[in-house]
Amino acid sequence: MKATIIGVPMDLGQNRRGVDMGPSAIRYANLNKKLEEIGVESEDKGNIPVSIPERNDMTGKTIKYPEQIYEACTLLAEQVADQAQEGSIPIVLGGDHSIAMGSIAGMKKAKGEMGVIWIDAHSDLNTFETSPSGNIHGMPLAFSMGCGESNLKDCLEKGQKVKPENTVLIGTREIDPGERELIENTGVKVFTMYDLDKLGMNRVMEEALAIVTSGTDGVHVSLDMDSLDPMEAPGVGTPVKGGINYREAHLAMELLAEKKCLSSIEVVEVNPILDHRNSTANLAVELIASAFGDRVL
Ligand code: 6HN
Ligand code: MN
Ligand code: MN
Ligand code: MN
Repeated sequence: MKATIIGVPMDLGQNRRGVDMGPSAIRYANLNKKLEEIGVESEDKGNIPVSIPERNDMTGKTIKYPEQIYEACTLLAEQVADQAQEGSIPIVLGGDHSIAMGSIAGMKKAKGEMGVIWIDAHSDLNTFETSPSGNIHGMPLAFSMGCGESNLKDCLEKGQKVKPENTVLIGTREIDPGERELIENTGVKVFTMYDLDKLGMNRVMEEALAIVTSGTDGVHVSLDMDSLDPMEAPGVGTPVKGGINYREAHLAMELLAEKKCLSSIEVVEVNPILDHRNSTANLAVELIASAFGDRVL
């Protein structure tokens, strides 16, 4: 198996500084060594260039850094598409979740119809009109599904990158009013924490994998580390209590590996400034390894 590591030091999609250091923190947690140990041939392509807040004045603007995020997402999409076309599995390291628009656009270009598993405390289904914060990291799934009005939908090619019927959300526990409406209108499948408690991760992943693999040419996993309980993953900017626990997260990745359908994965929202001794980045590396087939036996 071949994988390509791509870092995106993006912090323009939210307002906690430090998430731009996520790629470094995950590399420092020995991602490449771990992949080598489990027999994955990986190459690190370095980071996608991203602007910094100091170079862009946003006073008076409600939506923050849309042009800068569009630009970085386009560069990321091109790199992801190139790597996937060469038969490698892109591992994209965030940065905040706004980068998912680039990852998904790139995978669509390389593979065609994509299925997406969105593991997150949040649904990231706001648009410019519904966002309570103006932070674009709360919007990437809406734009990837072709909802809302913004050129952020048009990264690499115009319009929708993933169909709602091929998208599944897992671990959701905080939804804004506009997002709730979009869930109803699109019919996208959401497994909230209630569903996880009731059905268990095994059953949820079985159903999720069935949805994202039917009628698609590839599967992208978007893992927001705030999907985990803040006790397991303290290094995130928007923690929400009552999250996925350590073993559930591993099981999700193990079941994914068993299904052998992973085309690309991104791990986002790791903020080393808010972390305890890099524990969130360490966990990110463990989970990536599980997704690539790391097993006890
Ligand atoms: N994330 N729903 C909130 C907002 O500002 O739109 C929070 C979004 C969090 C996004 O964690 O990737
Ligand atoms: Mn997110
Ligand atoms: Mn989140
Ligand atoms: Mn489907």
